[in-house]
Amino acid sequence: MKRIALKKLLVILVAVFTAQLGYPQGGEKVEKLSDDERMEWWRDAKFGMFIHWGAYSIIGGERGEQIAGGGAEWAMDKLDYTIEEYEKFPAMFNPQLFDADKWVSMAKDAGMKYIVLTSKHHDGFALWDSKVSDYDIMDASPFKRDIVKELAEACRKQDIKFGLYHSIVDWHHPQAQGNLFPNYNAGQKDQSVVNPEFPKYYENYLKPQVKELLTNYGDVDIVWFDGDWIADYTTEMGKDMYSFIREIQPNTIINNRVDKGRNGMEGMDREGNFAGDFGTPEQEIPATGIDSDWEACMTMNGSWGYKPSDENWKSSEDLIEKLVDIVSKGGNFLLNIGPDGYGRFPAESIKRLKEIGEWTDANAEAIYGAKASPFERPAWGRYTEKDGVVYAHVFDWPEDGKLLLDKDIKLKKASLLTGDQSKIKGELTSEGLVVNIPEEAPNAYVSVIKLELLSKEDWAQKKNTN
Ligand code: FHN
Repeated sequence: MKRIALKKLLVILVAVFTAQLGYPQGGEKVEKLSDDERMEWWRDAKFGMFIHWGAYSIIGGERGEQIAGGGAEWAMDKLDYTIEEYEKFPAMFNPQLFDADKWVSMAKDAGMKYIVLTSKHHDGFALWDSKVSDYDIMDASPFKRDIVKELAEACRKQDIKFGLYHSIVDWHHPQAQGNLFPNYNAGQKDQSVVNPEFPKYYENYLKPQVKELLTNYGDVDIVWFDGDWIADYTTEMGKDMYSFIREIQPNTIINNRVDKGRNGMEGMDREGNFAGDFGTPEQEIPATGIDSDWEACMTMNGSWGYKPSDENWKSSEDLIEKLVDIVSKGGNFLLNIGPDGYGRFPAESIKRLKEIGEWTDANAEAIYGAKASPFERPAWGRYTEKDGVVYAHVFDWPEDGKLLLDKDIKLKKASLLTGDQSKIKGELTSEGLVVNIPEEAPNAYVSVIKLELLSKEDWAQKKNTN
């Protein structure tokens, strides 16, 4: 008996020791990558799926005749639920149709290389088995399955990177914003709204929950913080949280909302010295590329959380053009799905994921691993560039079959990326280099022309022979 107790004690001590030293569960030491090494897969990935899912997904943004403005994930605040009233929703949250493998397959088939799931949104309800709080999927809901665990495992099975969104603000916790009913979000506009207890919430609740997520679910490839806007949360906390995560999982990529560098919907304070690995423009795309890592996040309709009354769906063509625009400017695209309370993706989302997937599959070469275009944005579309090859993404296919290229393009060979890939003829005109393209665009949405460029030597030789 004594031997077993001693063995158990030894196992516990080793777990505590390795956890303190920043080893993920299992104790294997993780080599800390350089910044560029850590960001490499993310920079190549280009396209990810955001998933906003929780108790608000059964509310759907409605309370009787009242429909919440904006995102349905804000139901607790926008529909004026007291904490007691809102706690009824986790108690009804029982998404029996949730199938993590299916969700990951739909993301993968759409050409998405990573998934970011809301582990806890502003309402404070945790989608994992938290030992820090009973306000979680195991104790406060009849579902009693660890959603974070199931999705993490499904991502690993299908070689999709796994990320977690985590809200700094918490409308349920009394030491955060839980005492601000009916305007839980008062602290966003009015920085004088503070909770002197917040540092206790930060140390004894927020950090321990982040630690659980980074210790109990294997590699967490991305931590996507949100709700950084309150005065209670300081830049000192932000920098402390960034280091805290680095100690637990050295190579996790962390967005800039871990600190105070978000700068509103633009998502990037380009002046200050803030922690975070990438900027987070929201529902917008920067006008031009910038010299740091960034990811634009967007909804497919107008709501992050499931909202059946919001039928303002972006078309697949628009979403593909947004992906291309973002990649042409050196960014990533995090496109949102708001599953319903049963655990289903909305039909309109599934339709778009399939159409986007057909396009990304056919044009993968021009997107994944591609860099921002070195050329001015053309009137007819966008350029991306990879390994010395330029890809012309034509949004508006010219009716006369003549596509004017940037004057600085030294063309060796032009060909369609899909369909008939034989060489396309080019000619020098008074306006510049024109390629004669087929009358019919190969793709209904965005058609890509592959432009192989002359090397410096080729160009010099061509000039000498002309
Ligand atoms: O308030 C949240 C909102 O609900 C949603 O999660 C977005 C996604 O980036 N972030 C905040 C608004 O900026």
